[in-house]
Amino acid sequence: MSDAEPSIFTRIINGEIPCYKLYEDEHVFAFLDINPFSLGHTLVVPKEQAATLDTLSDESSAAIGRVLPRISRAILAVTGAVDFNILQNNGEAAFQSVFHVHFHIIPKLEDGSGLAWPFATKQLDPEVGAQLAETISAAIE
Ligand code: DGP
Repeated sequence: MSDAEPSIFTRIINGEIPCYKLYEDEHVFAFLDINPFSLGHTLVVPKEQAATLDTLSDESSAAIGRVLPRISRAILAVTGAVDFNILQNNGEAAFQSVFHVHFHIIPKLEDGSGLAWPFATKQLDPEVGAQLAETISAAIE
């Protein structure tokens, strides 16, 4: 991704586009989402410009994992929310619109705002589940 055009999030991280910044360290940047599901809706972004999570380095992944709970706690403390969702979209069909990895932290507020449920699901077929678990677990590097 290093020769890619800077993403909108890279431009935010570089200070070229304004944002409501919440947090920054060597690998991670967090700011308020411009189109929030609820007040406090935050994006946590690796400074590394990887398009989707499966292409993100171990170092950036670990850095994100380290701060997601801490930033979530601060959002809960300030908004008064107890419940929240972490949302992470990869690819257009999975509703990703900015192709620079990001984790949404979405507090569920007393007024009902937040991520809407239900998602569409189907019950897992036992035979399909057993087969998938076998093949995917064997494919984990
Ligand atoms: P996703 O659909 O998962 O790719 O979500 C992208 C999110 O990024 C979406 O909720 C809106 C947010 N967003 C897009 N452009 C900007 C921007 O320029 N500033 C901020 N703060 N958020 C943005």
